[in-house]
Formats: sequence, structure tokens, C-alpha cells
Amino acid sequence: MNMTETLQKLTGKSLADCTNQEIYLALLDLIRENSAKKATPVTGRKLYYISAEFLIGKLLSNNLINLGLYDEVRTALADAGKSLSEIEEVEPEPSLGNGGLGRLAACFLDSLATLNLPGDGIGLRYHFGLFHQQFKDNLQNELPDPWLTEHSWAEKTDITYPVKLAGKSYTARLYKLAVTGYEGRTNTLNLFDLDTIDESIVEEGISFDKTAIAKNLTLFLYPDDSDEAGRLLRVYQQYMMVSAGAQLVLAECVARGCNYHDLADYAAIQINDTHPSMVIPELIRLLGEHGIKFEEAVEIVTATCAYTNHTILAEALEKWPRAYLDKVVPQLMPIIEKLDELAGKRTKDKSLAIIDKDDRVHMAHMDIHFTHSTNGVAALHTEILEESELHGFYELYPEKFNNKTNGITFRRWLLECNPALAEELESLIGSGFRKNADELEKLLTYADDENVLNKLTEIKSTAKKALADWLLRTQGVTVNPEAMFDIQSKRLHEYKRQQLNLLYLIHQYCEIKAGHLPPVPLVSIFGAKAAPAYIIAKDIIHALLALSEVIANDPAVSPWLQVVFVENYNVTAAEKLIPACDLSEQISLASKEASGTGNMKFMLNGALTLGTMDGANVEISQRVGNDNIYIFGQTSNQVIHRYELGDYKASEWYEGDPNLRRAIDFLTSKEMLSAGHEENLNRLQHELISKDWFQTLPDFNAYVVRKGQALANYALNPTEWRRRCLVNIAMAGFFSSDRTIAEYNKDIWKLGK
Ligand code: 26Q
Repeated sequence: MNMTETLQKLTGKSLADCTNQEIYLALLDLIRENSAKKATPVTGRKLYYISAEFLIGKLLSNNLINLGLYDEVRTALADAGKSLSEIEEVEPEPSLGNGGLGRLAACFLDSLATLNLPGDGIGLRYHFGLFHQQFKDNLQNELPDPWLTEHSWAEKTDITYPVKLAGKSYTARLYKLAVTGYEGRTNTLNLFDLDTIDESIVEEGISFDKTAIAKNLTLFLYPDDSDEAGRLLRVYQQYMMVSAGAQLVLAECVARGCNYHDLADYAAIQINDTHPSMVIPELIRLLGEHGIKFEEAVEIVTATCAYTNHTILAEALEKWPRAYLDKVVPQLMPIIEKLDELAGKRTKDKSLAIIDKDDRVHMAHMDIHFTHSTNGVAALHTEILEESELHGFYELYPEKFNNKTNGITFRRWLLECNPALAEELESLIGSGFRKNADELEKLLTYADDENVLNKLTEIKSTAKKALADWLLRTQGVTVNPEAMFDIQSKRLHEYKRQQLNLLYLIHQYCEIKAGHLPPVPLVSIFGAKAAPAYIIAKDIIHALLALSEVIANDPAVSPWLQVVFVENYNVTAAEKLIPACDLSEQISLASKEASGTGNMKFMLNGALTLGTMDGANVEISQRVGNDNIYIFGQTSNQVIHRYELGDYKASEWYEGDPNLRRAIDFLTSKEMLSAGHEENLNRLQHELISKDWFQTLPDFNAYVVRKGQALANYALNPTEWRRRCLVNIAMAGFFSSDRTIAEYNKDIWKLGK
């Protein structure tokens, strides 16, 4: 049967007569059938990647590509007058993550399956994922973001596990989502849920009764944790995930012949940040139920589990008040106490204790003591963990520490989102790079080939026009595709410094008003969601939206400068933005961005990076060389030193620099107040002058200068610019998550077949 016949059999009628929805459902069936064929029995060690987030994005095209069906399906549909990209729009995006950490988990699942490694995910089946972002009156509103339709990728099973929360019994049900690999095997993403969840308790926006656990447990990813009920709910979520997850791991291993004592020969468990850390005491508890003594259980669990750290920001390192755990997981507290005692025997250093003097339980400390591996996610980040943030632990357990620089899956972030570029690469260097990303380096032989450079320019222009169309269609804004596209898309956080970009844009606005025109028009694009309770982050969004309006209404400036804030940034939007980017903004305060992964996606798609020496930017700059990246700002050592001195005064920088003063003062100018709210703009201005915890002001001048150079190079030397883009594409191979996963496997997991 050819593809047309297959699809017609599935829909029961001629393709031309089908709605896009009907075809979508037929494709779901087709993919289910084909991915099931590639499920493989496991021998030896199998990985369980436990994570509170899996930001998988839409799955239709991804699965078609991985199963080798994409071209056939697209052609069959085209023959019937149907467009695959329109059918894609029927699929709701599963936004089961906030950002980098969740997207990393999704890339890892793709690479595991592609490398034919046995590795499944364990997480929660949130009904609404991250909120849907809406702008009204230049402010962010949060709405529910449903993704579970009657026909969802995650399939209900009859497998359930009992979970005890605050002394009450609940039943966790397993849903399975097939993860296909590119010409590889099919693995599983295991998502747990309660049957009793009640979506109707969601009131205005995304508010709901946070105490009705049976009804709300998996309603939302990261419910607002600005109050105690929200924080408790996080603990409930985490325990349900790890308890059901641990029971699943044990059941699967026992079914394969494990006798509990040899668990580490059957399972490797990767703890993605501290959110799943309770899996350590939970496994010890469960092994105890099977007759294994505490000391041996500790050894088994340590040999089975490994921990990844994704941050050095103190506020993101989870420390739960003991009272929370006493309430929600009383069955774990005796175990956590014994672990704390055991840790106390290994070191007298109280700062390494699990339970501190204020009775807070440090999840990361438990992870480091009782897993066999702790890794950072980029070279600089791991170095900072070893030398400062976790130095005491590093001295105690130097052999546990290792680096695994993050990566991204090239299937989604090149083949799927930028097929024109992938095709051109293939015509130049063959198809080997599709499986082996290092082969991209072959592209370097074309660095001085004008035809190739022109072709790359043409591909970029086409992507920019496509983005312009998409922005018009989905956001109602018109942009000039001839302008330089400058993009900062990532979670909104002060350490990522969208506010630095904001100050630059105000500076440019003032310069243009003063008659100093830039060498090229600039379209500055943002995509970001702010956590609902993060006031300053929301003020930054507000200021950018207000500025966008001020500029758009000023005919002297608008031909030269435009600010576009994309509403509801998610994986789907990222796939449109990234191929069209000229300049990638990676401007976090050095030492604060553990790695970043957007930086890798932009580079791979032929954008140049404007960035600080932070996270994986450091490794990008080493690979492409200083001439092919725009680096600016303080180094991490300088930043760490400044924090140690504790004498940073933003007001002195504000007073001492007329450009900075002009930009910050402008926040509350009559122009801005005509588009924005006094309360928000005042608060942001005050924050910048009196606190500026992430040292925006000291980096302002260097940023303005470096960005000016980028604009000038882009405008005045287009061939040279494109050559630099080519070098970036060619050197991106290292940042494939296939490489990252191969390293995890070699050093930590040692998986079977
Ligand atoms: C913690 C406590 C209470 C409530 C929420 C949280 C919380 C939620 C989400 C803490 C952290 C996160 C997400 C972190 C994250 O996405 N980190 C990013 O991980 C990427 C993958 O390693 C890195 O590339 C980024 O640098 C890092 O910021």
C-alpha cells in the first residue's frame, strides 16, 4: 500500500474530502503503529530520567521525521491538496515545562532513542502545563493552556500505584507517551496523574483552590509558590512523581529478573535538578519494605542514582522547611533524618548537612551525599560548582563531580525547523551530519565560497520573510524583513537581563531622536514568560511593551527601530523565530546562566551571538573563535569578586554615566507614561537605581559598544558577516545532545541494549 492508500484506509475516505482534524487523527494512528514496531526489549541497565518538566513541543512532524515518514506523508497530502504545515496547527503544544531544564529533558529523550539506548522519562501529566500568556494593556495575563484532548499522544494504561500523601491514600495512574528516535528505537515517557483531577475548579485566570489535593495535584506545572499552600502543593507534586516513579522502576526491574539487591545493574536514575530528589529516601523506604536494611539500601540507591545541578541561584536551590515534609511525607522523615546522621559521620562541616540549624532540608545536599555523580551543565558552571558554590562537597567527594555540557537535538532544531538550511547543507557536505553532527565541520571548506555564502543569505532572507508572515498572522504586527533581526527569547528573569536589552533600546531611541541614525534598521524581538508572582519580571515585560508602543507611534524612529514582544512564547514559536535570527542575545550576568541552550539553537541556524562569557557561551566562543562571536562585559570572576566585596552601588553607576542616566530616566518619561503605568515603571526604575542585583549597569556601556559593532558589521560587510555565520553552523556539532548523551552514558549510566 502506498502512503495515500494507507492514510485513506485510516480516515475511511478520500484524503481530499478530509478535514485537517481528520487527517491529524489518522496520522496519530499511523505514528502509533510505526513507533510501536520499534519498541525494543531491554537487556542490562536502563535509564530513568526523572524530571518535573518535559518541554516536548508538538510531536507530529518530529515523529514523522524520526520514523522516516515525513517526505512520503507530505507528498501524499500535497497530492490531495492538503498542507502538512496547516495540519500541524491542529495539534496543541504540550507545554510541560518552563524553559531550558524541561527542553533539555525533551532533547535528551530524543537523543537516547536515536542512539538506540534504553532510556525512559518519568514525570507528571499536568493538565494545563505552563500558563498561556496574554498581553492586555501592556501587561501579562495568565490563562490556562489546555493540551489534553480526547486524542492525545499520552495513552492511558491500567497500571496504577498507591501513593500516600499527608497520611491519605491516592492512586497514581500511568500514561505512556511514545518517544521515537531518528532511525532509532522507541522509548517511553511515563507520565503520572490522578483520576480525580477536576479541571472545573480553575477560576479566574489560573487561580484555584490549592488545598484540594485530589482535585488539583496535576492541574498545573509549578503552581504559584508565593504562598504556603502553593509551596506545599509543589511538595505534594514532587512526592507523587517520585513515589509512583520509584514503584515503576522497581516493578520493571523485577520483571526483568532484578532481586532488589542488584537494582543498580538494572536501573540508572538521573535526578534532573532537585525537584525529584525525594526519590532517594523513597527508594530506600521501598527497598526496606522488601527486606533490605538501611545501610545496604543506601548503597544500592547511591549506586543507582545520579544528580544534575542546573543553577547556582540560591533561591532556586530547594530547601524545604521540615514542617512541610513532616506534613506531606511523614513516612520519609525518619529516613531523611538517618541520612542526615550518616552525612554527619562523613563530615563535621555543618554547611554540608542535609537538615540545617533552622530545620530546613537541603535537597541538593542529600543528592550529593547519596548519589554517585553530581554534574554541572557547562564547563564554566561545573568549575563554579567545584571552586565556589559546592566547594566543600567537592573536597569531600572529588570523584563524584563531573561536567556534561548541554546539547540540543538537531532533529528538531535543524532538520524540522529549518529544512531549507538542512537541504543546502546536505547538498554541500552530504547527509552524514544528520546522524553525526561533527560532520558539519566539513562546511568550513566553503567559508570563502561566495556562491555558498550567497545561498546562506538567501535561506536566511526566506526564513525572515516567513517569520514576518507568521508575526503578521499570529501577532498582528508588521515587520520589515530587510531589517536586522535581533532576538532574545528565554524565560524572563533578572539574571538573564532582558532589562539590559531594554536600556539599550531606549538608548537607541534617544540616539535616533537626536539624529544619530544606525547603519541598519533593527527589529528587536522578545519572547518570554514571567512567573506569575515575579513582580519585577512582569514590570520588565510591561516596560518593553510600552516602549514598543512609544516607538511604533513615533514616525521619526519607527523606520529604524522596532520592538516586538511575541505573545505566548513556546516551543512552537521558538521554531519560527530561531531560523530567522541574525543576532542572538545571550546577555546573562556572567556566572549566573548555568549553560543556556537557546544559544546553541541560534548558532546552529546561522545567527551570531552577542553574549557575555557565561554558561555555554564560553564554549561556543572557544569553538568559533573570538572573531565569530560578539563577547562583552564582566567575566564571572569579576562578578563573583564584586559580590564578595559586597560594595556594588547601582546609584553610583547611574550618577556617573549620562547615557545610563538618560536611559533609566526615560522609563518614567511622559512618552513612557502615555503607554504604560506609573506604578510598574517607577518600581522598575527604582529597582535599577537602588538594587540592580544582577549588575546590569556595569555592563551597559560595553553592551552598547559591542552591539553597535555587530550592527555596523552586518550593514557594511555582509559577505564577512555571512562567513561568520557559516563558521558558527560548522562548529555547532559539539552542541548536539547526541554528544551529551554519549558522554552521560560513558561516564555515568553505562546502559545496556
Ligand atoms: C524551584 C523552587 C520553587 C519553585 C520553582 C523552582 C524552579 C523551577 C524551574 C527552579 C528551577 C527551574 C528551572 C530551571 C531551568 O530551566 N534551568 C536552566 O536549565 C538549563 C538546562 O540545563 C540551562 O541551560 C539554563 O542555564 C538553566 O537556567
